[in-house]
Amino acid sequence: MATLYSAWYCPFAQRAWIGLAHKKVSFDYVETDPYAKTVDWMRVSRGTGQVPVFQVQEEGPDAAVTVPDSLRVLEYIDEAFRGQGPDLFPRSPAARADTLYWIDFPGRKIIPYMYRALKAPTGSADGAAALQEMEDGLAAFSTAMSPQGPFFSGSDINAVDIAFAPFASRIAIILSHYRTYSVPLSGDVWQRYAKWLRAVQQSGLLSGTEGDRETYVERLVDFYLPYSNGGGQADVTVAA
Ligand SMILES: N[C@@H](CCC(=O)N[C@@H](CS)C(=O)NCC(=O)O)C(=O)O
Repeated sequence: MATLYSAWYCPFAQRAWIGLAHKKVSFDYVETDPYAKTVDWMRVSRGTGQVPVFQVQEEGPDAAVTVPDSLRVLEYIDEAFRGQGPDLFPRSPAARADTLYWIDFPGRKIIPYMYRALKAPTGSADGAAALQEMEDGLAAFSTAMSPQGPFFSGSDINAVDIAFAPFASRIAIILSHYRTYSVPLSGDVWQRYAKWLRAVQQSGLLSGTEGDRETYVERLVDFYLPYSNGGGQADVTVAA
C-alpha cells in the first residue's frame, strides 16, 4: 500500500503526483495541510513538515519506506517501480548525472525568482530584476533542451519535464494574472520553450493532476493572492 501526502496547490507535491501517474503506480492521495505542524504530521514527514511525502507500507525486508522531498520521490519511484510504466531517469551514469543536474536547475535559477517576482510590488525595480533573472534561467533551461524534442531530452517525457512542469504552469497562470508577464515568443530559444510547454500540456500529465481546469485556475489565482501582495508562506521561496 502506498500513500502520497500532498497539498492540491503545491507545485513540489504535483511533481511527485505526476511522476506516480506517469509510472502508473497506484497510491492513496491524502490531502494534507503541511503548515499545521501536528505531532502526527511531523512524524509522517520525518521532521520536514513539508509535502510531498511518499510512503510505502509493505511487509518484508526493505519494502517499507517514507520518502520526503519531491525530487527524491521521483528518484525513488523510478527505482522501486522499474519496468512499471516509462523510466523517469536514463540508466547510463553520464546521462543520469546530466538529468540530475537539470532536475535541480530550476530550484537554483528559476523558481526562487518566480516567487520573488510575484512578491515584489508591481512595477518595482526588484520585481523587474527578478523577472529578468527568471527569464535568464528559463532561456538557459530551454537552450539545453534536445533540439528536436518535443520534451527536454527528446521524444519521451522524463524527470526533467516532470520536475519543471508544475512551475511552468504557474508562470503561465500566476505571473500572467498578477504581473501581466508572459514568456517571450520570438526567437529560437523561446520557440523551443513554447514547443516544450505545448507538448507537456498535451501529454495530459498536468491536467491529470489539476481536476477541472477552470476551477483549478481560479483556485490557484486565489491561493497566490497573498503572495502577490508580498505575503504568503516564506518557505516556498527557497530552492527546491
Ligand atoms: N524541497 C521540498 C519543498 C516542498 C515545499 O516547500 N512544500 C511546501 C508546500 S508547497 C510545504 O510543505 N511547506 C510547509 C512548510 O514548509 O512549513 C520538495 O521539493 O519537496
